[in-house]
Amino acid sequence: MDRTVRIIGAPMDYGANRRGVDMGPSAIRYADLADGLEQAGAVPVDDGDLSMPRAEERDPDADQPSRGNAKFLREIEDVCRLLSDRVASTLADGEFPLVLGGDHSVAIGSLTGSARAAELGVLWFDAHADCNTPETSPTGNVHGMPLAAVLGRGTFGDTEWAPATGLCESAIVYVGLRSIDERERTLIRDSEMTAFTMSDIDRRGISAVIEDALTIATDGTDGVHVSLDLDWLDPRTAPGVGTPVRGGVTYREAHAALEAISRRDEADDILRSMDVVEVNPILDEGNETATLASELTASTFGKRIL
Ligand code: Z70
Ligand code: MN
Ligand code: MN
Ligand code: MN
Repeated sequence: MDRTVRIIGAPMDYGANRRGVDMGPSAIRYADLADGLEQAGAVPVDDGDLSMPRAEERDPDADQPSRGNAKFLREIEDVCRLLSDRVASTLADGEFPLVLGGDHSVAIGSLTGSARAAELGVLWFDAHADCNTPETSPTGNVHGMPLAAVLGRGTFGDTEWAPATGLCESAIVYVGLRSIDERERTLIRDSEMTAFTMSDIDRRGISAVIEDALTIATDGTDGVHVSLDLDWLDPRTAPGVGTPVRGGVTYREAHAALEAISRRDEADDILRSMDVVEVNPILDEGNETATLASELTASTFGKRIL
């Protein structure tokens, strides 16, 4: 029953438009992540951080594969290859990979690693849809592209990622979207993914939405990968993120959603892997956002109030 959770730090910020998220793993650990996991009944083992080349020494456009305007794609692919192997070997050892970002481009590594051994559903908690391709991206920031990368959309179709995942689109579910680029909207509408927006949460409540999301992501799959971008929460609750968007979920809604995942996991053993991303300690106030990240992770693994 005791689940070994292997904490894998991925202090990557090549995919974001500003520095700071590379300090996310340290800040989340400092916010008593290991204690919270123990209180949830898990056994945390810290794997340390993957090593990264320093961004200041890199030219975002130099020597890049020809994939539109995606910045630092070479570096991101190198890191994600390592991360993917680390996640896959963690699962092969019977342990649970918990990836601490870093920006959301780390999900390319965690998703491909986790999908190697299983049919994977995905729960994507985010203000943003993160499914731009190098061709549609308005910014060139790869943290706005990880889902397009693993689905092989646009010129990502030529990369190693998409064929490696075999991810089933219909088992990918967004929860809490509120900032979608025009061409992402088209991609989502034309895809088999399910998107629950903030409006859905307004109308139906977080509990009904998360139950539907869980049902869709577990239908025909071996389990789910949870990808938690802290900008999913309202910026008043989670100020330490690179791209805050007004109107996110509250502290209680966030806990309710992740506790619902842990209850479903207790019943059906659905949790396979997770990433917690986009904590930016430079922009944070008193490590508040990292603390929230730590607490929400403990809730996902089954920590309860009583
Ligand atoms: C925008 C883009 C994004 C996170 C910002 C923003 C994407 N759609 N993702 N912050 N986590 O640049 O593609
Ligand atoms: Mn994101
Ligand atoms: Mn986001
Ligand atoms: Mn399990």
